Amino acid sequence: MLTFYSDDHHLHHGNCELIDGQLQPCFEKPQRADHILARVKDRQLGEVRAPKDFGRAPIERIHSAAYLDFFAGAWDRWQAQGGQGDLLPYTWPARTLRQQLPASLHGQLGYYSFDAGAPITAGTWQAAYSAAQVALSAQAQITQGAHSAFALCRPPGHHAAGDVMGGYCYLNNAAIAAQAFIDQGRPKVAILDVDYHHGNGTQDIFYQRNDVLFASIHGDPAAEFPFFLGYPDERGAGAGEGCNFNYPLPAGSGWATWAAALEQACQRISDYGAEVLVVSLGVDTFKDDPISQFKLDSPDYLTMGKRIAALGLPTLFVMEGGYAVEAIGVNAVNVLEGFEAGTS
Ligand code: SP5
Ligand code: ZN
Repeated sequence: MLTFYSDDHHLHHGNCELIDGQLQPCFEKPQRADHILARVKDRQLGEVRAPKDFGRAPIERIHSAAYLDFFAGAWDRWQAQGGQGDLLPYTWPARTLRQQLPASLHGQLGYYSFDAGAPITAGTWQAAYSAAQVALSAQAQITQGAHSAFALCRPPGHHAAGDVMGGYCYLNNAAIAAQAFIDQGRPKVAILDVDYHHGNGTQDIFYQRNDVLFASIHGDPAAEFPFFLGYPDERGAGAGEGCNFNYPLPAGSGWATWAAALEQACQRISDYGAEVLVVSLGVDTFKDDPISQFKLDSPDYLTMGKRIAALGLPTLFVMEGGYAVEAIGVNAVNVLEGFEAGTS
């Protein structure tokens, strides 16, 4: 399996996030992708390639031009007003407030975000732009006939919606790639989101559409971030009704519980008749993940990859979360190796 990767992810290194009432170093840090890349090489998974640049057009199929312009220019505006440190929002247009774009930088930042978990640093736009190109390059590999490809993306994307950042995410790499498949003539795409957190951004982007099925297995949002989306009664709307499936699981869930949900999700994907699969690959379901509550162990990721392979679909893996940095390479690459074992 080919891996697509850009060093540009190092340009994004946020300083801190609010955890349990304290500012702590960001969990979403460059070493994550470095460890995965090292494991890809150790295991000789396949060639590692730099992305091509497909420009802004395929990103604009998912994200609004106004949002992209804001994101691309935010750091320079912050510097021009003498800003020190990371750019972080602190006011959001919650229910009682007007949903309108104010003139100020921080007002606009609140408008275009849903939490304070997506800091903008000097290189964040370039890193996120390159991550989207990594996803598009791996996607193109499948369009050209590969059965699988790995987009080693960082920063991750599945919490980002059309004009909203948050949850360490800015551009929705998996959604951008899924849309590219459709635009290249594959009208039925499934997205399987195995990250510990619900992929609220991806769900929102495709909620009213029937050309993309979204299935997500995640910590129950009644108790877990992102709290306000990811419940089982969210089944899609309008033309998209019946194309959205959420499998929330309780804290402490191990492989047996998780695998039963995977079985249901795979059944939905088969019934739908998907022609291609995008996997939002988070490995924050690991037992030692510092911010998560599931109990998967490293060998479970091999089994996960094998079950995904049994769908028999061309499959694009897009990296999302995973914060147990020492184990992230083993766990992520185990999914890919399990997939390859299940394919041959
Ligand atoms: C891509 C992805 O995995 N984003 C996750 C964003 C999660 N942000 C909220 C983290 C809150 C962690 N609370 C942990 C409490 C540990 N005592
Ligand atoms: Zn996650």
